[in-house]
Amino acid sequence: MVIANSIQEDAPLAVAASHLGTCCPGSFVVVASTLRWNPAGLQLAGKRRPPWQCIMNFGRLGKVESAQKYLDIAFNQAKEHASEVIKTMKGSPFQRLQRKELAAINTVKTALEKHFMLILKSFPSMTDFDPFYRELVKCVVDVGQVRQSLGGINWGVQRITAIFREFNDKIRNAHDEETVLKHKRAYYGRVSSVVKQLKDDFEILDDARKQLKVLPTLKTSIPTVVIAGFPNVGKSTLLKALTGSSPEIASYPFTTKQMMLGYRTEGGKKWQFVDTPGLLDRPLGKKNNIEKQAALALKYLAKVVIFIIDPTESCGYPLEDQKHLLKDVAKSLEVPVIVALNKADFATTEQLAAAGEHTQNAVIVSAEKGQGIDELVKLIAKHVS
Ligand SMILES: Nc1nc2c(ncn2[C@@H]2O[C@H](COP(=O)(O)OP(=O)(O)OP(=O)(O)O)[C@@H](O)[C@H]2O)c(=O)[nH]1
Ligand SMILES: [Mg+2]
Repeated sequence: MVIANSIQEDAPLAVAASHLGTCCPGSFVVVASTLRWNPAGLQLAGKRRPPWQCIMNFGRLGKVESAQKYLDIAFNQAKEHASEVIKTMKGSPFQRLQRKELAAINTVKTALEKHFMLILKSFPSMTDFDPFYRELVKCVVDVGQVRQSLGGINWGVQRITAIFREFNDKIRNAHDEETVLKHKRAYYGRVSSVVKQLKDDFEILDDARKQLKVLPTLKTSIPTVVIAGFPNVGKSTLLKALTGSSPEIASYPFTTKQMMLGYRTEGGKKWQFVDTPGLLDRPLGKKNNIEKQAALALKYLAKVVIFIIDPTESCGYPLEDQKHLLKDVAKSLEVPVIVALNKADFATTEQLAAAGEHTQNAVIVSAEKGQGIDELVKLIAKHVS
């Protein structure tokens, strides 16, 4: 009875498997709404944080260890705990052995539960994401597979609890040392088998964690202006002119270059500016699937796009190509596009006229000299307010 396909798009990433009895991880019945975690870090003094702050927690996702490592941790803790416990124990040798083994199996269960619940709680819920991050997450991880693996871990927790209960009773009811030791060995074997069945799930989740960690920490709750255009047209220079001298640098997993972020407060409201080189400087048709998705993800974030044209062509790209890309971006992003004809400080009147021809919503600027920036800001304000 599988399931991943039946999970709804907006179901929580951290979805739990329903109670599964003794079936193996490959045959979960995952019910999307069965259990929804309150992801770690989402509560702040009893108040729910805005979704973008939850996004920041990607960086805090802890490493998911291997199955063997979890077993080693749990078994070593059990050994240490049992040898501590036995020191203070009274009673017959049989009673002492029995209590020691009960303490050991309890420690194994508690340690594994603790680690597995941490994984389940730390993975964020897709429902807390706004559409931008939902799209972006889909670019880097196979959400269905991650959900299935989280379901696997949840199954593991349930099995470990059930096995503990079974063997706790058996060891309690044993009447001789041999039986106690036989049950203890069987318990360790059963627990090992459950944890080893989750081997692939741990790997999938740790891979996902690595991918999620590099997602940029964009604020999705404030109006965002995306700066686009061919390389060298002046995107970063304009970002600096609009937001001050030191933009934040963030990595964006779809481009070899880094994304630059800047903030400006206008009329008491904060705007976010994003310059993502490499992502919007090629026609959509020439992008690979991931790049396409990533570019489309920007569509959710962008309230308005500033598309820079370099009329001087000193960027190295003919005006005609730049205009083509402008058309492409305008078509694919479906948000208002302001065209900034840049490098006005040395562009000729003819060059500016040619660049402005058939171009609506254009403003002449020099990012380097700070010319036309006020006018550009007014235009942006029209679209974001
Ligand atoms: N004269 C003049 N030069 C400019 C202007 N704007 C940008 N430049 C120059 O153009 C070159 C490219 O500017 P960048 O801001 O790095 O361009 P970019 O679009 O961010 O380039 P990539 O990051 O490679 O995509 C730099 O040497 C800038 O100094 C301008 O208004 N006037
Ligand atoms: Mg740049």
